[in-house]
Amino acid sequence: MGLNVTEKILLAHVKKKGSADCDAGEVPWTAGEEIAIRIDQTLTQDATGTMAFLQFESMGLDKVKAHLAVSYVDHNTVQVGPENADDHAYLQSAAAKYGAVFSKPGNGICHQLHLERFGAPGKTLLGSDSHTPTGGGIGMIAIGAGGIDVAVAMGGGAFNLSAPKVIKVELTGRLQQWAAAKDVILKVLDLFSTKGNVGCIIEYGGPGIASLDVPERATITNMGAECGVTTSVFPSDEITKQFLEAQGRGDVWQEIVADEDATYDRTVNIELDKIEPMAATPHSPGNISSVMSLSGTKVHQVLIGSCTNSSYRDLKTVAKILEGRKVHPDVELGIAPGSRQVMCMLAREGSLGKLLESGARLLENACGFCIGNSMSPGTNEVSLRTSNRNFEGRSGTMSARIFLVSPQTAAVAALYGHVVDPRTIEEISCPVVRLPKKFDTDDSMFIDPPKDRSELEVIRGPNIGNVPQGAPLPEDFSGVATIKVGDKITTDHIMPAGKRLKYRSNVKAYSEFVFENTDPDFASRAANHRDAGLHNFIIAGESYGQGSSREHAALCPMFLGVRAVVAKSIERIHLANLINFGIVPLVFENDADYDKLDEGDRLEIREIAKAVKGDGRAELTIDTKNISIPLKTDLSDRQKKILKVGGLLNSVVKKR
Ligand code: MIC
Ligand code: SF4
Repeated sequence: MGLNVTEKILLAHVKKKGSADCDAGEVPWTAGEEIAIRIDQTLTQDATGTMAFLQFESMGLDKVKAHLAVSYVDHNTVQVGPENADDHAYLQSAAAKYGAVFSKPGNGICHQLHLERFGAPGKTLLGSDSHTPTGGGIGMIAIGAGGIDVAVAMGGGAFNLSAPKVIKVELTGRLQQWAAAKDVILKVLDLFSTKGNVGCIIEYGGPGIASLDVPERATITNMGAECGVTTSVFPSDEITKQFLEAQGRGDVWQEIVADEDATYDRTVNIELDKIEPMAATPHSPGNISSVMSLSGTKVHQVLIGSCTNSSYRDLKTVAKILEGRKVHPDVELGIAPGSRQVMCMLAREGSLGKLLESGARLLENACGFCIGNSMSPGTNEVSLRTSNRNFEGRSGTMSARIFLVSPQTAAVAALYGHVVDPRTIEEISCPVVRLPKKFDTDDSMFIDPPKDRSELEVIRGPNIGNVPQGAPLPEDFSGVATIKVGDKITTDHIMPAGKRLKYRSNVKAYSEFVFENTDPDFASRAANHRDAGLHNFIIAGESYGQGSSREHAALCPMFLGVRAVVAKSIERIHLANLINFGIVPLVFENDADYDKLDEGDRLEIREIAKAVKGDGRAELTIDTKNISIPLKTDLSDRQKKILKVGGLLNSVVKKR
């Protein structure tokens, strides 16, 4: 039996196999069991990277052992006050000391840069950012994880994951005029939704992929993160080769395609010809509508950029639409190129001038608006964005309504002042953009670590805190349902970013903002319980912890004394982060029991340590109501050990 692309790459990297008996050409695992893989490359970004490097140091690691580690600064690049600059100085000096490449602020967004300058087909990439799967656009298995997992991989350790179910998305035909790669991934989100896909990898194939270039493929794999899959991947073919050659990196290309008789757990067909302009409507990337059905919606702000849609291809397309035209007087248009390469190429060829002449504001080539640390819309305003997340409040304005669209749809709306299906416009012809034969390359904002690093000092400003350590698992849990939340609670709800981002290196200060926009008193309530010796429980509905890889959404609750999350279901990266910080992830045996719990209930789980060590079955007693409900947790032996000692840091330090 043949292998698919996912299996080929995983098989070449597997360190701890699963339990399946297999013949040559088959995989030694069954979907769902834990396997461990070797990681070739890592990426960190500043918002998660400071903690990742602090953890790297706390684990006693002293040099990067992965083939390549790149430390990017792209999230917090503008500063008021010294905190961000302190973080940058720490990151630059730590990269130099331990052997990572440092990408200076102003160089661009990690995922765009990594695709341009470092990614290679067939390699594994682990990144402390949930959009690391962007690398799947050139045939990598590129996975997002919490910072501490990336720290371990930087130090040469394996990454543990649940052996995936592989879903094939078979693409046929080709995109029609005005339909874009963004519309393809919005269609995928429409089919798969943002929940229920944990443990799956989406592999694209079929004749339709031949019409998609690498930036288009990368848009699709990037936003696959919103489906909650482990990653998404395209084969590495002639198109991948052309892209890498144009980046002056043809030597890293290798062909990786699925065998003809490869099998998949499921196949879904998408006809590219039938894709129409789409939008994700407030407040979830999974709320999909056609642009046509939103026609006429007044738009106040249009922002084009983010790691999903900020490539040279995307912005040249926008420049062609805006050329010789003016942005509508009631619309603010901002454009954030994905990298310095994109920015410089647009400038040299004159496209940047066309964008500026139209009335666009040029934003820094960084995450910026996407993470909500600038360009917040006005009260009740509508903002059309090309980014990947429109969770409530993420933009910095709770009442704003954010729609996610393609660059084409965004540019047209900026001209008209309202949503328009671009296919209905006669006065603008659909732009055709081809990738250049050669991209302009200049790697001078990547700083390589020096050979002799023995005398180097790591710079620690006052914003660089300590890594808090977890406490070992007690025999019993006894505490309070400190908060009860509903379905699809994202890490943006748990640990807001935006204006609070500058506290990422200071867990004590950042912890004060846990659930800030959902329940502003949560942090003080939890801290009071902790100080009174009670354990805090978080009660949640389905798909708890959707969205980012930010481990602060586990680390800060841990600091506040949260010991258990009891939910209907928990998303992959967040579940791993909870375990890494000693918080027990529990799910209801019967979802209906969720309704029996109320905030403020006194709770107990007798012999939780025994349950974690054993079959994962536990009984939650609601003292206030005198009832008990069954819970379960499905853990590998490795995870059981981590929970027992109170987190991954303790577990690694103990082993050394
Ligand atoms: C995001 O898009 O939510 C972020 C900000 O890039 C996060 C990482 C973080 O919170 O630092 C992510 O996607 O993992
Ligand atoms: Fe940055 Fe936004 Fe991409 Fe996250 S999703 S890495 S904040 S551009």
